[in-house]
Amino acid sequence: MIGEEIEVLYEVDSTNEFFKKNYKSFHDGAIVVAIKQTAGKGRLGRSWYSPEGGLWYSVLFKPKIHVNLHAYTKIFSIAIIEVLSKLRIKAYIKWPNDIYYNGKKLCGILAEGISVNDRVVAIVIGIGMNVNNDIPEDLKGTAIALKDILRKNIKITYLLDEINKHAWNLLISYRNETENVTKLWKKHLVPKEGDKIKINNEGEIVEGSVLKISDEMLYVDIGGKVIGVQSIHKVVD
Ligand code: BT5
Repeated sequence: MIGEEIEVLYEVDSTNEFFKKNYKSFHDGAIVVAIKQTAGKGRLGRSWYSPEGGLWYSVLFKPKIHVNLHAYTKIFSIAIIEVLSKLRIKAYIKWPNDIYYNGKKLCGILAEGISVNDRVVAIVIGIGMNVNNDIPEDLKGTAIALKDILRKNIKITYLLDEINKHAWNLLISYRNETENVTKLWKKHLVPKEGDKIKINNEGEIVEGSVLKISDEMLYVDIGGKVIGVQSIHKVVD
């Protein structure tokens, strides 16, 4: 189960960092939830704004066999989409694993592996969702909170339980079937294979169509030349 073992902290630098330091003291499926983070992290060293009112938590997995980090991230993305759809919110996964609503980011996921002697001994999946928190001025154009969509506050513990339940069901159903997880993930994904997109190719905005999507790369055909785009941030909306 996910969340049978739970640590609640009023304030922490980052829930992912907490598990990276303390993973030995927790079991598979444990979660740590913070009311606020003082140094919330995004990918590639970016920072994640996490004041009181949002859902900021990490899940620890201690798989006995080798598993693909991306499979866990996808499972949580799908679980979040499913929970939002129960609230009648039509969100989508913006490649690779951001949850968007109407062109704005509602939720981000940060997956990290903990290795000892080159062997992955634990996986930490960090989830950050804007729920009842205000969005700061500098992010208002790109980010949104659940309370702004629903026009009311929503219980954080409800969301936490639901996401964990959905993720657990997906983990059980798709154990050893990462291809099927990818298929489901692609159903909710934007852009999709075949879509036309604009990318920033070394300073020049060019249009192309998505040929293939992998976990780490978007392959875009630009007038017959195929370019691998590594981050959605090179994609122009
Ligand atoms: C992510 O990174 O989207 C992953 C975010 C993961 C956060 C969770 S919270 C619990 C756990 N503990 C942590 O320390 N982290 C995880 P990335 O795709 O790199 O997006 C970061 C970018 O999103 C920033 O550079 C900002 O532009 C923007 N951003 C920052 N805070 C935001 C927020 N609260 N809502 C929407 N966008 C935000």
